[in-house]
Amino acid sequence: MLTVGVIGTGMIGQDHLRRITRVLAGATVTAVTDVDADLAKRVAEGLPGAVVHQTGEELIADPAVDAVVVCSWGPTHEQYVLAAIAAGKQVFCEKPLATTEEACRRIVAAEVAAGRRLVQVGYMRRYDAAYRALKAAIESGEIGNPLMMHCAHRNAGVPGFYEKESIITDTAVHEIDMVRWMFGEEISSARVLVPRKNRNGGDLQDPLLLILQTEGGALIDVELSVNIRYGYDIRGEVVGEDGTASLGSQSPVVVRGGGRVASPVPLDWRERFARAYDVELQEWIDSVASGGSPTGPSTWDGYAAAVVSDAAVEALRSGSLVAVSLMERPALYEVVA
Ligand code: NAD
Ligand code: ISE
Repeated sequence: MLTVGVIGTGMIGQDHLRRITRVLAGATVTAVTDVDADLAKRVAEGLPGAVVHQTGEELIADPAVDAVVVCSWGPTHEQYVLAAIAAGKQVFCEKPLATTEEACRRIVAAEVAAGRRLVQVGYMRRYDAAYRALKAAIESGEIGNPLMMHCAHRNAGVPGFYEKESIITDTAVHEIDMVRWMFGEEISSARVLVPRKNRNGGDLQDPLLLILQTEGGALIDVELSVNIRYGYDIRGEVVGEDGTASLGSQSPVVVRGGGRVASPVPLDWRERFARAYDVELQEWIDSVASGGSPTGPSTWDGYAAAVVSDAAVEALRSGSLVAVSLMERPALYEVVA
């Protein structure tokens, strides 16, 4: 049984604790921590046998913790991932790996020095059945060479820690990772177009249109709307030479009545990607439980997403196209997973 310590017991921390303790097999939670100590204590009450640590570093050093799950805010990820690597412990880090390119480079350097993969990043769309089917449809060759992709990433509202740039660094970063995986290519440039503002968004520049180009010339547009009220809606359509392939409807039911055809829309990411998170964490547990290495999104993927994310933030500020430049990929991360 893999013993797991969870840092950050907020929304996704609690959701992952629920799945590790009630849904998945092969792991048990032995420790939690949060800067909000009362919250950590309340959450631990539902976890028999789990202790509450004062700090993330203390949790990582606990001999009763084999592996660490980081679910705190993005700017705090680097310190915990570096501490886990230094302790030689496997760490599953929620996205983003870190919030700057420099921080991700420090994590790459530490993991390369350790000589083995110790980090997996929580880009769960790679585990979603609809995204996997879309990738398989492209790889079957049925629509010919993929040329473009239209995406929409819509949130009903945003969390308290959301800042002006979070629409890129916290939200669009999922499409940035997904596109690298879907097309099997790195992204070479980013630009951002800015329409008039949504009145629900306060000071945020919401919505945005992010345009990415891959090294091979594919163009991807992403509509980002993060205060659209009606629900959580994730869309994607790949345009190929001979046809298109899209994510299917996620709704299990369609109701016809009262002169309307209606389907429910998920409230948020917990509902839309519930099964993807289950598969993601189960595969991580299975891969690291007996001393193995993780097989999911790597430190390189976290680094590449951060560099593109930085470029998109600059594109938002400047209004210009910003080129992406990645360092040479260390041998530890041979292929784009
Ligand atoms: P949240 O605010 O609900 O929870 C974060 C928790 O971390 C809070 O309880 C906070 O007190 C705690 N925290 C902050 N700094 C800390 C520190 N230094 N040490 C310990 N605890 C600390 O936020 P959330 O929505 O759960 O997001 C947390 C992370 O998960 C973010 O990086 C976010 O991008 C990511 N996330 C990923 C997905 C996904 O789809 N994969 C979905 C939601 C959130
Ligand atoms: C959140 O942190 C997530 O990762 C969700 O998947 C995303 O849709 C949302 O915009 C983010 O705030």
